[in-house]
Amino acid sequence: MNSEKERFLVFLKPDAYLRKYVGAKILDIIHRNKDYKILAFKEVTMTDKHAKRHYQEHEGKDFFPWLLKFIKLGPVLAMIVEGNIQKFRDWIGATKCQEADSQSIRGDLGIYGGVNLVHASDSAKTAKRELKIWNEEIGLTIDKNVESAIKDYVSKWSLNDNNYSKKLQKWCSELVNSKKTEDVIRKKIIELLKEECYTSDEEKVKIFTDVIIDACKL
Ligand code: FUP
Repeated sequence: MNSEKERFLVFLKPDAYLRKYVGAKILDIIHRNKDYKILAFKEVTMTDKHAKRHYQEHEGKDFFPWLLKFIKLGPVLAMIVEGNIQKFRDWIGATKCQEADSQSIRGDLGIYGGVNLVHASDSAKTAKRELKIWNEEIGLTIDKNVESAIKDYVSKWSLNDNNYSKKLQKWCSELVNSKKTEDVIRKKIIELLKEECYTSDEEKVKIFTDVIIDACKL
């Protein structure tokens, strides 16, 4: 049933956290969408144990080490959302950004492969499992202060509107299609991320760039 209200886990991944305006923009559009109600909002850095529990089904797959490195790159913004799971999943788009509909969140704003900004439980059964894990690991629970926490986050990170998604997607596609050398593309990505991430932490930007380049090679 499309109108069914379910409670499920959503989190904005470290790429959304680091790409300040892009993350705030996604949070804002989820928050403004009347089809969904955000019942909890918490900024947290996933531990190794938490990440492995959450992504247990992927353990042993070729992309698993990459996934753990990516998900621990920085904090995530965890939410309990109420609404229709399938509708939300359709809205965020396919897992790999380059395969996602260009109107979807991942297709429009994601960079490449699994650097896809947002997680959402994929069924009622998964939602139950994930909400239990996140409650046990970080105490994620319904919170009445959620409105002010979201508004504060969005206003804090909407100071600039640095969104270089299309350029970042283009550089990744050029890397995948061997149109330019990795060194050239690495420099271009670093330049764009420095502005998007709004940080003087050059080491963090470099590691983020490595994660993106590795996603292009998976
Ligand atoms: P999704 O349900 O769309 O979030 O995707 P999955 O649970 O199947 O995968 C979890 C994460 O693993 C994705 F967000 C990105 C990463 N992944 C890959 O990098 N490559 C794959 O082939 C599949 C997943």
